[in-house]
Amino acid sequence: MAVEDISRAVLAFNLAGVTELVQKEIDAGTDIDTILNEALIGAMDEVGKRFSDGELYVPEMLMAAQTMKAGLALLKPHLTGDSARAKGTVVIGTVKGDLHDIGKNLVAMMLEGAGFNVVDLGVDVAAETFVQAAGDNGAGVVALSALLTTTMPAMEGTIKALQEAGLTVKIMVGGAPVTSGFADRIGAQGFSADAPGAVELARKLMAAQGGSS
Ligand code: B1M
Repeated sequence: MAVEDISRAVLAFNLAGVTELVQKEIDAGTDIDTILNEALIGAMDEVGKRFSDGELYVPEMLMAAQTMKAGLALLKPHLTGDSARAKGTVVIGTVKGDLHDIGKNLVAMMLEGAGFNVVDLGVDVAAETFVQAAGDNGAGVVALSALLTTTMPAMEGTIKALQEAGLTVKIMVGGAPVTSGFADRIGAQGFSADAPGAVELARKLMAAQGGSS
């Protein structure tokens, strides 16, 4: 089946193959969520398992990530969300010490598709940078991503810095090791386990900020 071929191509770090196969599935009208969740994200889950089992090393994880990103780029125009638009600015980034950006990019893409103005600060973002960007851009929501248990504390530090700066932004957090309990403990206003959920959450938080339309 073609979706499995895409996963296999990601696991073989076959960037040209992924590009060709994803485009073929888009052209054939295959459900975009199926391509995203079953083929691309599914493949990255398998990469993670193989890394944990010592079958893959960091360079291979990186190659798989680059291959996945090529597929994701083709899906981007189709990840447009629905038409109920809640406008406002979301500042997003992966917290200090953390270089994982695929999930964060996906969340940013879907927020853009849903009509938000998105300021993406990238990876390894210091708390002060979030504070500066939130203030400069008049953000209604700040969205923090972390993929490592060791960088989750940087989320708490960032939230403290935003509060100490007196900014009234709503803060949402996410990433594989993050839970709603953790979000509550560190004073975030919301947690989402995935990108579509992040869009819904951003809408709610923005509305609470008075930024919806
Ligand atoms: Co890293 N890595 N990695 N890695 N890596 C993980 C996270 C790991 C679970 C692998 C494993 O051991 N099984 C493990 C973390 C263990 C832990 O902390 N408990 C790990 C490790 C250990 C490391 C290094 C320490 C390895 C080393 O050097 N020894 C190192 C750390 C570097 C650093 O950040 N300082 C490292 C490095 C890397 C690469 C650079 C090689 C590469 C990242 C490349 C890149 O992102 N540009 C990489 C990769 C690819 C992975 C795995 C395999 C895949 C991550 C991914 O992209 N998933 C990952 C294993 C895994 O997660 N299965 C692993 C696909 C992506 C779509 O999902 O990011 O979860 P995800 O995003 C989801 C949700 O979480 C959510 O929505 C997204 C879409 O549904 N979400 C949000 C994410 N952010 C959100 C924000 C929100 C809301 C939802 O609101 C704000």
